[in-house]
Amino acid sequence: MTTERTLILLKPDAVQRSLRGEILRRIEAKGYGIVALSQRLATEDVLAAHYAEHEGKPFYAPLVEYMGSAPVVAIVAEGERVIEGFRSLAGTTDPTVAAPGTIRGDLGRQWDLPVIQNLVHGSDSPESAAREIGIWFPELG
Ligand code: DAT
Ligand code: MG
Repeated sequence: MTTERTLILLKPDAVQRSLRGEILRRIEAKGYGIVALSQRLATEDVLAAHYAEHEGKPFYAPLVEYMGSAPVVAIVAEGERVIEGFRSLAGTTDPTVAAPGTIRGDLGRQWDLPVIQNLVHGSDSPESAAREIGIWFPELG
């Protein structure tokens, strides 16, 4: 077995709606460990690096603007297959149609910004996780 790590973000909508505890509860209840956790206002540089793969897409500018508009909570979680496991907990990208039982499905819906306000980010592969952990927590590298 190989324990892996993933980068999770609680987005501004999760922080503003006071859902940090509810989301962390789900991560911990699933059995994952919390390696690092910090609330901060993300800089433009960090967000540009984090979302580099989406540059050029129509939602890129509003996404980066939204993510920098209010604090986020950055988390490194750890466990067997935590990358897939957290994506499963999070549910599909569009919170309006994410499955009940998931973070996005139970707690999310459309507010002002369609899809962009979907509560959480989770790395989608071991390569993304390593890259994203390096961006948000360079001291863990
Ligand atoms: P995910 O966060 O499920 O990995 P993604 O990596 O494809 O989704 O997109 C990154 C974020 O960009 C996503 O959490 C919300 C936003 N987004 C994705 N697709 C979008 C769309 N069609 N319209 C608006 N925002 C979108
Ligand atoms: Mg993604």
